[in-house]
Amino acid sequence: MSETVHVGSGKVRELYALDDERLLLVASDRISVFDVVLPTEIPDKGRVLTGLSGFWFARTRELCANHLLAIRDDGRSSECRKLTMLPIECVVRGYLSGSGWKDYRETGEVCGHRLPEGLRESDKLAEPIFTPATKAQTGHDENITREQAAELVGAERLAEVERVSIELYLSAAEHAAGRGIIVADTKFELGLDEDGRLVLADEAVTPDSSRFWPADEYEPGGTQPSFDKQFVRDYCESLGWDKTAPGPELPEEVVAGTRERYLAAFEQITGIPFDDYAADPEVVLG
Ligand code: Q0Z
Repeated sequence: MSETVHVGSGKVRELYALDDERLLLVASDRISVFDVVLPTEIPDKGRVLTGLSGFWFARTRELCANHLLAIRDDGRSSECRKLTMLPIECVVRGYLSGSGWKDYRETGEVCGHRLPEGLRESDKLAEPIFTPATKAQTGHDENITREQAAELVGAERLAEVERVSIELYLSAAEHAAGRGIIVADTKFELGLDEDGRLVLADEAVTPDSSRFWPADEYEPGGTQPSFDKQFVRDYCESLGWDKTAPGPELPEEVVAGTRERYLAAFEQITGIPFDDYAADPEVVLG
């Protein structure tokens, strides 16, 4: 007999304890835009994100161990090893966007990385940079320097975290680029196992933890369309909604178009038909 105890909620995900050593991470079909969860769901979004994470976990296991034990038959639930999570968000940026662009414009630096002058919004960086952030309980994560991150996890651990994060990003971004998707940046969550070994956790290189841009529309010098959420953003902007909760209901054509974009991201990146994933989720584990 086993009790499944709810232990946490994210905006679009739930976390349960299976026993002392295992967690169940469940990705819902909820979608957030401008930081507000909308009342309308995108069918299969949770399965797409769970499948993509599983695909990357399987592909990167030589670079870093990961928490994944199994993907359940529903395709949206992952059984995971329970870890001691590091108290930092491990962000890697290959392109200048979001808070990275904002910080660069204001200071010429991002998290202590001094960048060349004259970069434009969405420019590709010569090398990806590791830009850690604090884990805000509510509100927005705050970018910190590597010195501040070292105070939180230790200098030696931080060096390992930075090296592994950049390797993981480069591996995924290179794979995705060959399939028409730019991974502009991504956020990893890393933890430690019983033996103090670094383990990749949470979701990995999904459109919810990363910026995915369609490569064929890439045009530096401004913001880029989001691979997955652009229809939703455009629709919300067209309403003149003030971006405070509650968000608007989505019309069926926006739902259908957005669902297709999620399925396209899954199929382009994995090369696996989504129906094959639905029939047997562990197909992504190769
Ligand atoms: C992940 C989160 C979610 C709310 C804790 N393998 C792990 N070991 C220990 N802790 C975690 C993991 Cl994945 C862990 N989160 C993020 C996910 C709902 C919070 F679905 N929090």
